[in-house]
Amino acid sequence: MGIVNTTPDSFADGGQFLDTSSAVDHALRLVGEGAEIIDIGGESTRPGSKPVPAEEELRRVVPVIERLAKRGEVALSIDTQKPAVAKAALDAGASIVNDIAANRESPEMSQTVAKAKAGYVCMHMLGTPQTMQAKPRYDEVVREVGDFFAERLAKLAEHGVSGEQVVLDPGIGFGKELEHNIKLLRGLNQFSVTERPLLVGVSRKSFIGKLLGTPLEERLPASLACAVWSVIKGAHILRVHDVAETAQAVRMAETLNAQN
Ligand code: 7PJ
Repeated sequence: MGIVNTTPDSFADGGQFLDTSSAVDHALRLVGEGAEIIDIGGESTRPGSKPVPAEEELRRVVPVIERLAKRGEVALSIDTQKPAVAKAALDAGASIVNDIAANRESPEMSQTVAKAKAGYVCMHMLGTPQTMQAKPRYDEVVREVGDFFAERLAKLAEHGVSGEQVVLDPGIGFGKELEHNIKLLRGLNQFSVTERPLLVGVSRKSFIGKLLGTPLEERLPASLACAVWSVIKGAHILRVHDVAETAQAVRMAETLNAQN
């Protein structure tokens, strides 16, 4: 899954793909590099980021989705916390909702996904992007994220979203300290009991900087290490900025890991 942010303030690529054509061009480049899904976001979720009104988010993402959907080359995912934006994106040709706020209580998002029979990325986050990094606490982070998945799968089913539509994501960096992110990556294989595909997003994230002291633009090697590790531990989808490099690393690792 290649990342295209149409935001002025996303942490790794904010401001680069603000206009529709540059966002579409970037998406097509990622498809050429091997992306099978493009994840399009119009609201930054970096810690402490300001929420964006729905109209502005729609203005940023809908034209990009329409242009890419018309070409029909790749599955499109909408990265949003707002049911109204998800609905407009699905109407414009997206087929997956990437929901970083799957911890919300209102059923509106799941009803939208159910109605459209869309794919749904159910991500774990403690709190909201505004509050999530204020001393997140867990007794046992892997068990607690696993419990969240089980509880959400049941809730989604109640709202008409079948398990087959759902991909689970531990939400690396969303309400987690460095040690929580490391424990989740170490324990990724424990989530296979849910029998749903796992998505992992580690690309260039700040926990890499915390561990290694590397600035943003020097986190590719560690991002690739995490990508390879995640695949060996059972991840099915990787959400990344650097598609060509990740595809190469993962193909090599998968070949070495094959049973025969
Ligand atoms: C993730 C995401 C992630 C899913 C972001 C960044 C921060 N969606 N959106 N999983 N991260 N599903 O790009 O590093 O890990 S925004």
